Amino acid sequence: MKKYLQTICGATLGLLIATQTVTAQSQFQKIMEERGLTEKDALAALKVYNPSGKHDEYYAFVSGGQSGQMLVYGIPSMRILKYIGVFTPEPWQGYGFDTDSKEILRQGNIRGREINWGDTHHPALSETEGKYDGDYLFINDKANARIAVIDLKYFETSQIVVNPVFKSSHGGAFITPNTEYILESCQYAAPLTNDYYPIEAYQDVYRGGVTFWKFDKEKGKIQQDESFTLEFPPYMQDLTDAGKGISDGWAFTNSYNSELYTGGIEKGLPPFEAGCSRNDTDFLHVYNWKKLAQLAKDEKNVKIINGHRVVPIDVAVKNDALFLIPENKSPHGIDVNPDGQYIVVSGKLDTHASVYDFKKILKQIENKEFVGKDLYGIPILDIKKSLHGQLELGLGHLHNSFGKEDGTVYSSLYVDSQVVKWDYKQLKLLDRVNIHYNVGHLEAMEGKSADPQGEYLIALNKLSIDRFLPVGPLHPQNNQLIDIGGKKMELLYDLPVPLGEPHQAASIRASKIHPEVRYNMGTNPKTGKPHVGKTLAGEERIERKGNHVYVYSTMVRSHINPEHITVNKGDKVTMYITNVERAQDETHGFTIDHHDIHASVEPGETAQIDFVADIEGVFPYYCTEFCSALHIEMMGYLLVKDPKKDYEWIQKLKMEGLSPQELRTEYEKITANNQATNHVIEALFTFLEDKEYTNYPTVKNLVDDAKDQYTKIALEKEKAAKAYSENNLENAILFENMVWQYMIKTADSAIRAKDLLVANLATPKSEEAKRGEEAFREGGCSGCHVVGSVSSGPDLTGVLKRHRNAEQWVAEYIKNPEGKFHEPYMKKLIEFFNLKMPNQNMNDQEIKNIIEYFKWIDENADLF
Ligand code: CUK
Ligand code: CUA
Repeated sequence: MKKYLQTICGATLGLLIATQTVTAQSQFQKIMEERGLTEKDALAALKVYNPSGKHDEYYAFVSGGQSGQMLVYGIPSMRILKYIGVFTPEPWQGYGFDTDSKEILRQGNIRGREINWGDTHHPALSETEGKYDGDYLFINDKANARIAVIDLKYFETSQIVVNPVFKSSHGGAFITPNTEYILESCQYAAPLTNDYYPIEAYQDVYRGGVTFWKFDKEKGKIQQDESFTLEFPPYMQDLTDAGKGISDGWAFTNSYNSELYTGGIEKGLPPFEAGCSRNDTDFLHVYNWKKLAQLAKDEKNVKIINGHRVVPIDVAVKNDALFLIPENKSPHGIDVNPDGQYIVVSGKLDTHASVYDFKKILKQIENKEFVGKDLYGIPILDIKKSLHGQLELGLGHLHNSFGKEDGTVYSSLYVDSQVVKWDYKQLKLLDRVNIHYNVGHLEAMEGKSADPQGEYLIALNKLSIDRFLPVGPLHPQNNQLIDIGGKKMELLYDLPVPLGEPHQAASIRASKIHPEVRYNMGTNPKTGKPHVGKTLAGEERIERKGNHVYVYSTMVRSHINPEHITVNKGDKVTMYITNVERAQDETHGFTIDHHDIHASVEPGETAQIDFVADIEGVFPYYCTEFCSALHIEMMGYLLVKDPKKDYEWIQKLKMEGLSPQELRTEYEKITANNQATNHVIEALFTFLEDKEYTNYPTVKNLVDDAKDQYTKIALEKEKAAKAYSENNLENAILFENMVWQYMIKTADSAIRAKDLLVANLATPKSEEAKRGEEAFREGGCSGCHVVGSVSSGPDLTGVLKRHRNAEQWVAEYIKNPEGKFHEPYMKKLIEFFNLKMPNQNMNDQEIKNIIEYFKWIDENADLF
């Protein structure tokens, strides 16, 4: 019997040990079963999951379609990081609700009309030698023919330009290899002037074209007066790409209406879509932008339309700068390969993709070998002599993105709902994957640059149908992540995009992007320069010039200075608000109720708001970001009084007073409290200095913030002392209260600094110690014990030194606390804390881990 028992125990023990190692695995299995996941699903999850704090490998900048914004997410996690307001107001960022950003948005006004929406299609990143450099981002607005510049130092829109001659534009933004120009080609042909012409004038007067926006990289701005447009026939240009490598200096635009058809369904004519697809071929426009840029400098080569230089078709032709090549009917995407020799054209209405060879094109141009001229006198090259070849891909081929291995390209098939991988040099199909559903653009990492990275691909799908929880008839779009690192493409993840139709994305390796985390104090983020209204702490003031009131204000945890602004009805008010924080992520928001105003005031930023105080009344203003424990208190009042009215009822209100004795008690209480708090702060500063916090820039920022607050105390103390000496205890208490406020703010930053410094300095925790800490926290120990100080239970620093055979003692105690309550030392502790430690039912492994955690604490005892 005894032997039998022993065997059982041995077996159980063995099982226990085995269990420890297989627990994770069986848990894994269990969850997979419970959630109905296949092994493939679990693998996909592993490939995309980022634990808290881990950053992504790539940024994706995705157009926000009809939202007029941009979307930023990380790859592979597909976690959304930001929306950037571009052509549309974006309230959180204050974009369009504060004066400076409104100015940017209003750069997009057209002929005096405010335009508050945009149809963004094609984001593009700035390039150096054809590679992404991470400095700027550009995006077009198809609906209103505009281009915007986004400065990636701040992820904010910094400029909008309106195309002076196009009424709509689709083929932008495309970038020349050193960001000399941003290309924007027209879509729907129209007169280049702003005049009326009947539709019958289509062939003679309506025109397309491509605009070359000169970009100054130093200034980060498009130079409108150095920009120009090349006139095209009204062939309805679609997408564009600039050459690179051996085709640098050239650019390519396709089109879909060689028929010059204009529709007229209401007159009994065939609809536009039928008439414009009649011909078997359309025209690929091939043009030499370097030559055109030279030509455009000379006044006699250009027509000035709406104050803008336009190079007419005949001038371009005469100077051998513009050619046409037939292409299969109604193509869509056009993409120049990484070394610039091949141009891949998508056959939207044709099952074939066409690959043009730039060398062949150039040879015909050099030999002046043309098959004819079009109606407008543009020489036409032979299609067969220009093609490298064609390959049948499938139905609805829309777009392309290049892979890492030489010759690979990924293409989207809208109708077939597939992504295909093929070799555009060998003209060979390599792989296909089904996606959900109806893919438009697709983006392999840095797939449009001279240096594609492969690894991942995103398919930007138009429909999502049944992929997500239903949210009414308007469905989200679906961006799908595909692993292209292996031989077979694998679908990994679905991201619903509830913003608009994200036509195109531009991706870039995260290590190339270096955004600021704060502004230099008093910066206007829209210019990057010091703001005229920059206001430092202590400079807050209200100035009146006639009926214009200027408020110079600051925001810092947790007050707005000034707190009362009284103006007359009808006054113009300009308010400058500087966030004088230096700490990362300490943004304050500012609004005044009933005024349609909002500013996001980020650390160091000065924001400006302007309004007319045209309604009488009392309007609270407040901080809109939960910035500290006293955030809700961060407020003030705008008081608008009518100067024509007599407010007779106003009387001085008297506060009910405390008795002198009560006042004295109150005063003593608060000064004692302040003294105690001050000791804590001094200890914090001593700790930080001993540990040489200045070696850690982020810690230093926090300490600087803390000291900023701390230095303000002296002045309040002085005021308190003065009030006290004048026997005005009421005010002395109020000033001491203010002292306490500053102390709390000091402590808030200093404690964060200390935590961060400790994290930097402590020795790394072993896996067991990490799990021990988790058990300590989650098992309830931290409810009574605070490491480094005595709270409802004793400090546990050094607990392993307080007992003989301490590890065993502590283990036994955790396992069964009651067993030790009789020990004399424990009796004393229980008496002191008036508490008995409850049994937390930890298992042996957890107890072991906790002891490892205690060892780690002891190793780093000087940090607590
Ligand atoms: S377009 Cu939308 S799917 Cu504007 Cu590039 Cu092709
Ligand atoms: Cu500042 Cu809330």
